[in-house]
Amino acid sequence: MKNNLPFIVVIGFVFILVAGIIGYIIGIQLTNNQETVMSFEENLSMVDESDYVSPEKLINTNITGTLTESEIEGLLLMREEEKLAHDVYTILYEKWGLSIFSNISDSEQTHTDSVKALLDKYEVEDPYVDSLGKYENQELQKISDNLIEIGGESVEKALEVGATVEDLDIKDLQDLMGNTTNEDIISVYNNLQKGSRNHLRSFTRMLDRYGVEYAPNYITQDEYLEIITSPYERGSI
Ligand SMILES: [Fe+2]
Ligand SMILES: [Mn+2]
Repeated sequence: MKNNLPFIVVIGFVFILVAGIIGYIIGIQLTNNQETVMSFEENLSMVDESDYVSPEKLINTNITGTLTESEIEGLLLMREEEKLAHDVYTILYEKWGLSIFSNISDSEQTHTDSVKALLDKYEVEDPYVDSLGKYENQELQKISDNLIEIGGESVEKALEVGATVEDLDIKDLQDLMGNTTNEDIISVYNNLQKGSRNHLRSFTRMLDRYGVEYAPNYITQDEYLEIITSPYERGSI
């Protein structure tokens, strides 16, 4: 028994040493993971602030005149479509607590506000309904109700809803820009669309982390691939 004592001491010492090393390695890995998550989240919020749209910079006070019926219809649609993005993301943030939704919904608020600035300038009555998830446009009402329901099913579905909203927004802005020569409108729409491309990049990155591949519903697959494989766009255009 006496002879075994040094052996037991050595084994005990080796055991403590190995446990210490393993603990140290696990500790480093946890810290690294936390850093990865943090920088990813920081990255998303950075991206988002550059997508804030300030109408003061985009609307030219020297441009005057009246709008065509289709330009007015377009503004009414976009005022509520950007509100839809804001409201849906706000509701999905409350449901899932993912910061991507609160970050992007802040940016959508500046988008709907910038369309409001155009309505004001051209003296068009604002269709805004002051209630979360409610709209005057009944088509948008249906889309919003449907997306909120789908987004409530799972985090993955919620992120897909995010991508779908951006997908729709990019397509509608593309159509509306083909229907106007008004520089104020084009300048605001270009910046809203740039914001949507960045948001689509962010939702796609998040979906990637959940192993989900998004298939576009409104823009073409080629247009989608071109957007998500190109870098984030900074500043106003
Ligand atoms: Fe957006
Ligand atoms: Mn937007």
